[in-house]
This record gives sequence, structure tokens and C-alpha cells, in this order.
Amino acid sequence: FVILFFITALISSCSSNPQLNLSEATLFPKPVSVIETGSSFELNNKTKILINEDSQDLLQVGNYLTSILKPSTGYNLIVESTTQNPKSNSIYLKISNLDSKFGSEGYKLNISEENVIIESRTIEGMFRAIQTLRQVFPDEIEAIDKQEKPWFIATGEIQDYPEYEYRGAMLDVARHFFRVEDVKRYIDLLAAYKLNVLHLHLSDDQGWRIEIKSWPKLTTYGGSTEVGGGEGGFYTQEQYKEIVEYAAANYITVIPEIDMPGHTNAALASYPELNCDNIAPKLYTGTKVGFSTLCTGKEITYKFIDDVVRELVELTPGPYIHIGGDESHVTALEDYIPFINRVQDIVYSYDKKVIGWDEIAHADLKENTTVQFWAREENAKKGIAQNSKVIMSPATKVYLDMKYDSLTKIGLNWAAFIELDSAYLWTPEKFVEGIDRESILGIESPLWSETITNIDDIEYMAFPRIIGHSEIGWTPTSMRNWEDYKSRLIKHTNRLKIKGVNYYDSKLLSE
Ligand code: TNX
Repeated sequence: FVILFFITALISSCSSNPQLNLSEATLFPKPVSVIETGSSFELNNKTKILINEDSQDLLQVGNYLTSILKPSTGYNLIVESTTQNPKSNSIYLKISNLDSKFGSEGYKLNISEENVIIESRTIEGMFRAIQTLRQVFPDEIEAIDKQEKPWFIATGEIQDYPEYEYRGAMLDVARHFFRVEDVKRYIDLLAAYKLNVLHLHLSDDQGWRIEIKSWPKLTTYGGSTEVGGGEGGFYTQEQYKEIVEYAAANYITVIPEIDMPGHTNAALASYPELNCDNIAPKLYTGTKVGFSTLCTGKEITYKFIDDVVRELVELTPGPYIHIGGDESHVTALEDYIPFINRVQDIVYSYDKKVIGWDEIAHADLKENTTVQFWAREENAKKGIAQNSKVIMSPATKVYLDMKYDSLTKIGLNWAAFIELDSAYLWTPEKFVEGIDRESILGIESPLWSETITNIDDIEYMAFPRIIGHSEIGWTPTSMRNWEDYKSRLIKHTNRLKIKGVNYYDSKLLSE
């Protein structure tokens, strides 16, 4: 016994690294597997980031990792390409031929005392892995100023890949306009939880927010106000490109939405010819829905849509254009159906796929058209009957504009109050009988902005609910449970504070 004691003591004194436990790291979304090995790796100013391919995109992801680690550590880590196996004290970003189950977003993260090796099949997978690596570090890694402390991370191996390929957030920039910086901040926060889609609701009754050069009054006039009568605003095409590029660097696809034929008062006010009676209505700054419609029987309407879609497609590297289609209460169904059919044809003529709110399932859906379920189960099922995939956005679970409870000062409650437990406690493939796993493309959390006026409001309504949604989209259902999620989230609030996120401090987090 005495000898054994001395041998053990000798071995552990050889290694100066503290013993840390990887399974205690609070990771969101929860990875598919975590194996701990009980020691640690120390990051210091000599650590190198190595990449195994001379690709610009991989180099960019390496530099991104440097930029994430720099403010708090003060280290400006060098990124170098290598053909050899990694030396010690490196973080090796290795694109490799992992098993196909890892798909385009999966990865293996192996942390030993000597080095960190991340393997993925694609650069996108590498980017997702870096989000996990960030969370393995102490919370202070997210600080914006230099922290005087050593940077140890627990050793072990994480294997991970997503359940759903589409994991999105929607931001309504029409009811209230948000600046480019605010959208970028939201993108940063979404990327940290491995979301991969940002759907921008770019037009509504209260404002048109994207410059269309062939129809300039849409923004100069139609973008000049917002809910409550504020000054509104819009993105020039250059600014919009900046958002799309910033999102792309975070491996997030931007999906632009032009809502039609309803929710179009801003366009109708800007161009009288889009109205059946040729009379432009006034700009609208209230919050009612369902009162406006494009004139579906006029040819000029389709010329207008063709121009808008063409200019939008030029700004859209991603595969989708969202055509809205919701709440067209003043469009007769016999006008709505041919309208949606024709708008689909326009979008497909520019080689993009269509997404629309669940009402579009009344029309004849094209092969690649996706239905976004928000309210009516029978619409979603109509879509499935036409072989469409469904994006799950049930208003009672993922509408980020819903109040948490009756005391929440901003937000609405027409669908529900959504506390953190309610937002987490649902499963896409079990939510509606008849909407099965194979019909579901993924999930998306919309944030409508009738009552949301600035980035603080955005953060307050989105966080922490959207962290739960990110887990619902990524982590297998069998591995999720509320108690485990809640206890991780309680620890995670410190990181949110350090990141300066204006999150909702629910009473459920202090129980
Ligand atoms: C319904 S969800 C709408 C939006 C509103 C939202 C408010 C959907 C497709 N339409 O126009 O902003 O409720 O929660």
C-alpha cells in the first residue's frame, strides 16, 4: 500500500496540469458524446493553431479562433499550415474523412495534455467545433478585456453532429428596424449555439427594409417609418451584402423574406399602381395584421415581384427565398392560390427554392417548396401531403416575441406565455401527430418586433429561450431532459453575463 501510494504520488507530481473533468463543462447544445480523461491542456502564448489544408476558408476559421481567444487571453495565436502530425502545444484543425454520420456539421474534438485536435469533414464542421471548444474554456474566455489567469481546459473526447440540418432564427426588421451592428451582434450570439440560418423578415405593412434599385420608393418612402411612427430605415444593397457576408463567415445562411400578397402596406403606399384601385394608402405605423394585399389580378404586380426577386437573388448566395404568404385575410382564396403558384414560378426561374408560412399549402406546392408551420396544423399536413418538408415554428413554443409571463414588459401573448421550461419542453417530431421526423427539415425561432425596439430587447426575448431551441434542433431527443438542461443553464448564466447578454433572469434559474 505504501509503495502504491508513493508511485501514485510520483506519477501525479510529474504532471503539473490540474485534473479537470470534461463532463462537467456546460455545453450548449449538448453534444452527442463526451468522454472525460481527467487531466488538462494549458493554452499559453506559445500555442499554435495548425491547419492541414492550404485553404483560405480554413485559414479564415483558424484566424477566427485566434480572434475569439485574443481579447481575454491577450495571446495573438499564430495560424500555420502543416502536413505533419501535430507537435505539442497546438490546436490542430484537421479536415479529414470522418465517418459519414458526422455529416457537414459534425466533428471530433480531442483534448490531451499535449494538444487539441479537431477533426471534421468540412470547414463548416470545424466552425461548429470551435463553438464547443469555446465553451470548454473557463467562462472568462468570453471577456472583452485581458484576464490574468491560466487557461486550462479539461481533456477528453467529444463526438458531435446535429439532429436537424436547419436550425434557424428569424428577425423581424420591418415592424421596427435594426441597424447592421445589431444584426451582427445577434449573428455572433446565434453562431455560438450552432444555429445555421438567419431568416430576415424584410418587408411588412409598416416598412420595406431592403433597397430595390428598380423600385426605389419602396425604401425611400416605404422604409421611412415603423411601428409607433419612428423613423424606420432600410439596408442599402451594400449594407445587406455586409450582413450576408458576416453571416457566411459565421456559417449562417441568410434567408430573405418578402412577405406577400398580404403584409404589403409599405409597398402599396409607395407605388399606387400596385393597388387594384390605383390609390396608394397611407403609411401604417400600427400593429394590426391582415388588412393589405397586392392586386393579384394585375400584370404589374408580377413585374414588380420579378424585379424584387431578381435583385434579391443577386444578394443571396443561399438556396432559399421566403415569400411569406401568411395572414392574407383580404385576398380571396381563389386569388391567393394562383398568386402563390405564380410567385413560386418566379422564384424557381431564378434557381432558388421557396419557403412560405404554412398558409401557402393551400396552393400547388412545387417539389422543393418548404412550409413553415407556425399556427395551423392542417396547413402543415396539407404541405406534407404535397411532399413538402416542414420547418417547425410553433408559436406556442418558439415565438420569441411571446412574453415569458404576465409580468414581462415587452412582447405579446396571443399564442402563449412561454417560460423557459415551456420553450424547452417539446419535441419537433412529436409535436403534431402526422408531422413525422422525415418530414421535418428543422426548427426556427421567430422574433416579431411590434414591441421590440432595440438590441437589448432582442437579447431579452431571445435569451435564454433560444439556447433551448438550439438544443432541440441539434441534440437527439433521447439525450435531452429539462432538469439536466436547467442545471447547465444555471451555470451558463455567468457566461451570458460576461458576454454582456441582456438575458431574462427567470425565477426558474434560482430554484
Ligand atoms: C403573427 S406568425 C404573424 C406576424 C406577427 C406575429 C406576432 C406570422 C406568420 N404572422 O405578422 O408579427 O403574429 O406574434
